Amino acid sequence: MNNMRNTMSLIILCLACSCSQTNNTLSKTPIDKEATSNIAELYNRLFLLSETGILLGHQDDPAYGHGWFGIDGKSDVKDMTGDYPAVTGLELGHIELGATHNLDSVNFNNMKEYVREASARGGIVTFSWHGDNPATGGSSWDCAQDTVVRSILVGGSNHAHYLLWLDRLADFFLCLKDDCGMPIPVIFRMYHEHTGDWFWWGSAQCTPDEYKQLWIMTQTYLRTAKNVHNLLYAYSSSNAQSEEHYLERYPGDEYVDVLGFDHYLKGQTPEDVAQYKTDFERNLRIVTAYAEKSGKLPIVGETGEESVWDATYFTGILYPILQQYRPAWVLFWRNAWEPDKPNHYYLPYPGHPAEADFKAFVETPLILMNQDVKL
Ligand code: BMA
Repeated sequence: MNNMRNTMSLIILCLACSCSQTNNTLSKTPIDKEATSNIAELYNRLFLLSETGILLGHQDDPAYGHGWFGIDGKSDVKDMTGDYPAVTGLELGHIELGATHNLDSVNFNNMKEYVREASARGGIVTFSWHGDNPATGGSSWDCAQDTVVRSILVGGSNHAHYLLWLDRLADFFLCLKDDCGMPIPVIFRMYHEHTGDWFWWGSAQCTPDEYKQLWIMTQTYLRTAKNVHNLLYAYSSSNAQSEEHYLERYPGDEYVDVLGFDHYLKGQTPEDVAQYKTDFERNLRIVTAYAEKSGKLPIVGETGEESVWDATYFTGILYPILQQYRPAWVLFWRNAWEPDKPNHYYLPYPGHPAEADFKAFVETPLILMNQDVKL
């Protein structure tokens, strides 16, 4: 009897939150043929939204910001603009170790709550993963070796150990459920900035073929061994020089849903700004052109300028390029909470000299916030 009552309550609850709508008019198909129906809905929704504007994204927005950590409902973006970003970026580094907190001290259980809250508001969640070096136990940035990727591929000495790490990653994704127990669809931007040489999966650390094998092995394991089907997969290079360069390590259209790149404005001279504009524009051109050809969703995986020193960055530097190429979203990196990183922030905060420029950027019809993507 109790069981029956529980079942009835569950059915009513699920109808109330309309968790299981299906839409037969979906034209974009995620690469995972067994993807949950809401993954296909999310993918198609992102394409539709991209016709109306560019979603604003911010890394770790609900977890902390400049000068604060772990305050429910708080957000540097909301404190400036009155609304949450449409895209929430979160970071999985150290999930592979079975840790309770990620490498930036965010508790993984709280993170699941951030995912639930953002997606219940209609927001989109994307994950990065600065996983540790599985061969040395060092960080992602421990890239002195060029055998790490080879050692975790099938037949390698660290393969079994790495599968344990993937098990923990999979368990996290499998735990992402809404109030009705339905899997929450999210984007996984894995092994990012691989055309650079600062992570153990980077271009100086493995061959193009090894990188592709790493990608395919990870994805196949998550999908087929672990039954993770609530992910869209994002491929995000660092500064690419050409389409050929961008695709040199590309695992193939059948393994990628979302195409992006990460590129920052580094340095403060006029030459640095000019170089950033040139590089950012070229990368966005490469990504949007290949996305068009392959039917994928183009994004800017990460960008910004540390400490937002140029108070016209958003409207003066970024906006004209974004307007021309129209990626689905642009994600700004984190506003660090750590007292020893006072200048490590990529969006302003209330009272910062670039606040007005950021607000003007957000107020343009091109930029979409959480209110604009409400379900
Ligand atoms: C980097 C920096 C680090 C951080 C890492 C993962 O870009 O922000 O401080 O630990 O990302 O979020």
